[in-house]
Amino acid sequence: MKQRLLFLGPPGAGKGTQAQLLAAERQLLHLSTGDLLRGEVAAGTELGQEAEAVMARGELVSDALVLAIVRSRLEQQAAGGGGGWLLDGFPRNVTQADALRELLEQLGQPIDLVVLMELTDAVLIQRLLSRGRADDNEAVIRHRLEVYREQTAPLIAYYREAGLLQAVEADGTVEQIAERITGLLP
Ligand code: B4P
Repeated sequence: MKQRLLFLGPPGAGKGTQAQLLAAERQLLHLSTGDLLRGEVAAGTELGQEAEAVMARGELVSDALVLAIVRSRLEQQAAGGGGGWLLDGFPRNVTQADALRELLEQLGQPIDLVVLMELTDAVLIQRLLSRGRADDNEAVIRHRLEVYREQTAPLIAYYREAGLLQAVEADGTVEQIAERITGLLP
């Protein structure tokens, strides 16, 4: 069974929405770097203070910061018997992907599948505007899409070349998209 998964896609593609459903259904650890960072901001930690302004601009938080968070959670999971996990919103660039590969080699837990969620800019912008989170105004959304194209989209070729990538059309109802994703996971 495929139980070490990674969700990739532009901001607003619904990675968080689908990851939450699938993780609950299959009892996987759901690791969303966006949620973890927002948690740090809400708690007013030093890390959160550092991340807050960067997130509000729609840019990527420093690799070292994000990597430290992910490393500790995955090490904990491996130490606790090594159940499955679902990474949502991480990695966001090639440096993070290389660091993840190295960490997973150390833990002996290779990725089983990378799900790419594809959606047009017009639908993405519409969804994010109606979500209305602090970093969801039109100028910041457009900047996040540029950051995605420049820094995150190269991971599509990265994981395709590794033979791990499968794409799903992310337009439709939440249920329809969930079905497309579970269709990739026998
Ligand atoms: P994230 O929290 O990862 O958020 P996202 O990409 O904007 O959203 P996602 O794709 O998960 O969409 P969602 O399900 O919410 O990142 C936020 C910021 O954190 C980044 O800009 C960055 O600053 C920082 N960050 C995070 N990870 C980082 C990393 N690894 N390195 C550095 N910085 C990092 O869905 C969007 C909306 O659409 C919701 O309102 C949802 O209800 C709706 N929706 C979902 N599915 C739908 C459907 N089928 N139909 C209609 N609406 C739908």
